[in-house]
Amino acid sequence: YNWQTLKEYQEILFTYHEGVAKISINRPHVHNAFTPRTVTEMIDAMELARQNPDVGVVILTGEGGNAFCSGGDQSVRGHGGYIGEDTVPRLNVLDLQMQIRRIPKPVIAMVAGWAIGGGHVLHVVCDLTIAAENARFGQTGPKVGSFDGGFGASYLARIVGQKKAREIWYLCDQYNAEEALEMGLVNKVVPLTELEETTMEWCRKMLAKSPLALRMLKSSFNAELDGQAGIQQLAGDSTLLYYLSDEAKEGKNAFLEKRQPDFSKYPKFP
Ligand code: 2NE
Repeated sequence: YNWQTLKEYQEILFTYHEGVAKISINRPHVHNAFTPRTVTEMIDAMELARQNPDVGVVILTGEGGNAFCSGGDQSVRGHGGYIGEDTVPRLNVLDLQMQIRRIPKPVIAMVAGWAIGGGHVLHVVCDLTIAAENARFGQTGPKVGSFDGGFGASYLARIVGQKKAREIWYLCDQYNAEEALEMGLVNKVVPLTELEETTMEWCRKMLAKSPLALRMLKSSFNAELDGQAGIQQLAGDSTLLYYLSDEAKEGKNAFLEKRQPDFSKYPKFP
C-alpha cells in the first residue's frame, strides 16, 4: 500500500491510504510499549483522523510485526504514573481509550505479536480486532503492580464473559490467537503475511457502507454500556440527523427571519 504520511511524530507513524488512517506505535525495541509522549501523539492523530472528512476508518497497530503494544513503558513509570519529559506523572492512555470509543468512525485493531497489559486494553476498546497467527494476548497488571478496572475490566467482561475476564486478570496468563478467537476476543485470525491485506479488505467493506449508519451503530453499541455519557453521544447523533431535516431548519429560519415558525406541514408520525 502507498501509505502517505499525514503528520510526522517522534514515537508513532500516522499515515493515510484510500479512506483509511493508520496510527502505528513505532517503538518496536520495547514491543511498542507506550510513554506519555506516545499516547499524546496518538491522541493528536486520533483527533486529526476524526476531523478529516476523507477518513472513514482508523487502523490502530504497532510497527515491527512482533508486537501490537506491550502497555505502559515500565522504564518511565514513576511515583503516581508514567513520567513524561515534563516530569509530570500521567495515565493518559485512559483518555485515548475514551477517544477510541467516541470517534464516530470504526477503529480496527491490527494485531501482530504481543497485545499485553495496557496494550491489550487498547485492542479491547477498538471496534474490531484482526489478529495475525503470531498474536499473543493477556493482562499483566497484578504481576507488575498495576490494574485497569475501567474498560480494561468491565468492557473485557462484556466481550469474553465474567469468568474469563477474571481469569485473564487474576492469572495473568497469555493466550494465543486461536484461543482469543474462541473466546470472542478477536474477529478473525490470519497468517501474518495476510494481516494488512485482510484488515484493509475489512476497511474497504466498511467504507462502502453508509457512514451515518455506521456512526449511529457505534454510538448505539456504546450507549448501553456508557450510561449518561453514552446516551449523550447517541442523542448528539440524533440531533445531527434532526439538523439535516427541513423541519429543524424551519425553526432556525423563522428565528432569523423574525417570524413565528410554521411546523404545521411536518408529519406527526404514529
Ligand atoms: C510482552 C512480553 C511478554 C514479551 O516477552 P519477550 O521475552 O518476548 O520480550 P522481552 O525481552 O521481555 O522484551 C523485549 C524488550 O522490550 C522491553 C523489554 O524490557 C526488553 O528490553 P531489553 O531487555 O531488550 O532492553 N519491554 C517489553 N515490554 C515493555 C514494557 N511494557 N515497558 C518497558 N519495556 C518493555 C514481555 O516483554 C512483557 O511482559 N512486557 C511487560 C508487559 C507489561 O507488564 N506491561 C505493562 C502493564 S501495566 C499497563 O500497561 C497499564 C495498566 O495496567 C493500567 C493502565 C495503563 C497501563
